[in-house]
Amino acid sequence: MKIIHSDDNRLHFPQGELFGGELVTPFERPSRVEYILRRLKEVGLTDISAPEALDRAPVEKIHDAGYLDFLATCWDEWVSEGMKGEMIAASWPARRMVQKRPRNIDGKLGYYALAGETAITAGTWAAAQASCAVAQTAQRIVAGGARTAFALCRPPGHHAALDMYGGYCFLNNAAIAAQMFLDQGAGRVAVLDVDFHHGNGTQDIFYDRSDVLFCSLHGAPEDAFPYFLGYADETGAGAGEGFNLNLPMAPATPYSVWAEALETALARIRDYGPDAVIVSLGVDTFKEDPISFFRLESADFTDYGARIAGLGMPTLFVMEGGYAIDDIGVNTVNVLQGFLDA
Ligand code: Q9C
Ligand code: ZN
Repeated sequence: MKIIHSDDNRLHFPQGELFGGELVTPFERPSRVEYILRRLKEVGLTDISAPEALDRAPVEKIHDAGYLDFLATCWDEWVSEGMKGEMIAASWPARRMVQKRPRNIDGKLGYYALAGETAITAGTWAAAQASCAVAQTAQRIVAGGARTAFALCRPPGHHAALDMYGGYCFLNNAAIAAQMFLDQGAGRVAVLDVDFHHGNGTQDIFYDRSDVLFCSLHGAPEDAFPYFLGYADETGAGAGEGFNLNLPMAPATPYSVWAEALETALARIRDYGPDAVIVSLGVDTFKEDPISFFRLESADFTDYGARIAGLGMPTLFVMEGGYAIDDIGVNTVNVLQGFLDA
């Protein structure tokens, strides 16, 4: 199995995440990738290479031009305005306020942010582009006929919407990969999002489209980030009606219940009959995850990797979340091994 990874992920390493009223070391940190790489090597998955150059065209199809320009220029603007710390949004266009982009950099930050935990630093844009290039390179491997490939993306992508960053995400790597399959001739693509959190960005991007089926298993929005999207009654709009499947679950959900939801999603994907499947692979469903509340054990990741393989479809794995650092390597690689050994 080919694995794509870029050292440039380390260029994004904020010192602070707003959590519980404190600035803590971000849960989403560079060492996550190191632990996954170590485990891959331990089990002999050593076909690891660097990404090809980023192709901007599919990025521009998924994200708003003003948003991309903001990501590319905001740090320099922040510094030139004399700001001392990392960029953290603190003002939003909330209910009954005007949705116009302000001129002021602090205003623009709130305009493009969907949450305040995610800081932008000097290297964030470079790292986000490298992460996207990782997904694109792995996509080409699957499109070229491989059964699977693993995009070891960091920063993650599934919370990034048309014109919003947050939840540690800037560019929606899975959505961009989906667009590439379509641009290369696929008729239909399914995105299966098994990260603990709802993939609000991916849902947002494809909500009115029938050429991408989005299925997400996640902590119920009443109880879990991103809080304001991910309910079961969000089924798509217009031409996209029926092509969005949300399977929200309660705190303390065990694997037995989660696996049933997975079977529901897999049945929907089988029925849809896509040319390729993209798995938004977050392992924050693990029982020890510090910011999540499902109860999966390490062996469960192997089991569900095999179930995904049961689709018998070309499958691109794109790394998303997972913050139980000590176990992130085993859990992530278990999914891949479960898939490969099925
Ligand atoms: N107290 C991903 O897994 N903060 N993003 C939640 C909970 C944001 C997670 C705060 C979590 C984002 C890719
Ligand atoms: Zn997550």
